[in-house]
Amino acid sequence: MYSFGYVALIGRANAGKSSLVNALVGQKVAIVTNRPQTTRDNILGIVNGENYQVVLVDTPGVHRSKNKLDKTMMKNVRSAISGVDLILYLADGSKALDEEEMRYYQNLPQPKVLIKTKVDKKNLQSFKADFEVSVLSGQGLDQLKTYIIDQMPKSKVKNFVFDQDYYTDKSVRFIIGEEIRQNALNLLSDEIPHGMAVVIERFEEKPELVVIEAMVVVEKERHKAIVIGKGGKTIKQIGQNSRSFAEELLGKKVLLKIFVKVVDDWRNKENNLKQFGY
Ligand SMILES: Nc1nc2c(ncn2[C@@H]2O[C@H](COP(=O)(O)OP(=O)(O)OP(=O)(O)O)[C@@H](O)[C@H]2O)c(=O)[nH]1
Ligand SMILES: [Mg+2]
Repeated sequence: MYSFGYVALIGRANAGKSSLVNALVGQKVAIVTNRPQTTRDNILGIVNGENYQVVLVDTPGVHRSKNKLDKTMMKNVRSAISGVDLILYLADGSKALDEEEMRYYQNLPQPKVLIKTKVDKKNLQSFKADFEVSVLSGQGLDQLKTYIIDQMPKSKVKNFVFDQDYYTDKSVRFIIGEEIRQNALNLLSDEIPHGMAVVIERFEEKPELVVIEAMVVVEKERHKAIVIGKGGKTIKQIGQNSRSFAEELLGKKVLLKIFVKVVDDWRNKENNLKQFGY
């Protein structure tokens, strides 16, 4: 028998959804930062085995919408919830599970399981969950994976949707854009992150190298100065970190140029959202 199905990972921002997707897939599919609302799109992570294929749907953290980008992100969450074969609801084990969150969980459709994440942490809360996991120590990951595969619909014929060589639905172009966003988020102060987007403007594969031009979009002139840094120090660091990742991913030398552009209030403008891929 073959198992194939879709699994959505839902939870508040920073709960550890993208980290768990990467751990289960065994590849870096989605970027991870310590800032809330890192993930904006639904990103598929594909777990392949001889007789199973599980498609994990990573989603943006559940939060209240303040602008059009937030609304798009929450629409992504709702679309992930509908039509999957299993929902994993992730709750940070070091944070209390409050009533509002419990209610949200209870209102999710079945089948679903509650997963306590980051159980390697010292300040663990005592709430009960169906699974306890840590991507840092690896605790609970094998058990969870076995459970997920077991829950997937069964078929006598191999009905996998994706080629088994694939581990995500996203292009290398998208993944490299996200890597740049991650490296920028990690280097920048708290005020900028939510207003930043990365657009790959040029991606040209030559025999010996790949030429990539990326545009970092921010909302304010003063943010632009911060992204660039003193004497271009910050943007240079973002570029270096991202280039080595891209070279490894592509197996080729990469020439990476990053520009910074100010687009006022882009998170509320339909045409900008579209242009930046949201
Ligand atoms: N100690 C510890 N930290 C973890 C673990 N899993 C994730 N983290 C950290 O938690 C933070 C958030 O992780 P993400 O995977 O980006 O969380 P997310 O739910 O995808 O967040 P959003 O995309 O913003 O909704 C990062 O700093 C991770 O390194 C874990 O098992 N143990
Ligand atoms: Mg995420």
